[in-house]
Amino acid sequence: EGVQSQEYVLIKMEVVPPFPSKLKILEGRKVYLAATTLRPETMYGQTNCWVLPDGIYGAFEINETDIFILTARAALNLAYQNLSRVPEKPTCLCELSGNDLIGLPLKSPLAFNSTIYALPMLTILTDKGTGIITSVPSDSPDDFIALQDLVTKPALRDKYGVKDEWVCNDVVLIIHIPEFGLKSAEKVCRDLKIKSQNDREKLAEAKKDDIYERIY
Ligand code: A2H
Repeated sequence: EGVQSQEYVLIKMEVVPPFPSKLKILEGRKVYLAATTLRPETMYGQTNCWVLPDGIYGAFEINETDIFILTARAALNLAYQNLSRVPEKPTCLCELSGNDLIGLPLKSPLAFNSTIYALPMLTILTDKGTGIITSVPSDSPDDFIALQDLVTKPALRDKYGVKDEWVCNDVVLIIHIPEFGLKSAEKVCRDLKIKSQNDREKLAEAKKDDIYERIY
């Protein structure tokens, strides 16, 4: 089997100052959570950002002004694509866990919502993309069901210190798909009886559903 490559679009979600204490040493810099997506056309519908609570991230210098928060693995990949202050060598200003990022207010390009928040998703893989995901619950079953988990489970919000006002349950309607409507992800979750983000097999099945075969 040959080596495969996956092209992603990187979304720069700017952290809105003032920064919390864990990020204080970054104050005065432009700091972004850098998300990877296969569906840049859905960015209007962003309602939040996802981080892995136990994930290890770093704040890396991309150039003289910009800092990206992402996994070290992603920083190394970017360093070989001209996205590091020191070519081919990531420079990390501080290590951060996903828990340190939960609740950060963000400005994300094209999003109808002017401020969105970083929230916990437990199924993020740290060896894929940047380990940061932008959430579009109208069009992504993973995002829809992870957001439902937070909306419907106060104990889950408590566990990760998520404030109610960070959880935006107003799905932004952006794309109408014949037979699926404006909330295709919700319909797919309902049709496949997906109940939580832990229904991993069914969520994998959702990606193989006709609808997504047509999109990708
Ligand atoms: B997609 P592929 Cl609207 N772990 O973006 C788990 N999932 C990750 C990830 C990680 N570390 N990094 C990125 N992803 C998600 C938008 C979207 C996405 C929509 C619909 C479907 C969809 C909004 N979230 O993905 O396996 C990101 O979510 C369906 C697979 O590397 C990214 O695109 O091809 C996609 O998975 C990358 O998955």
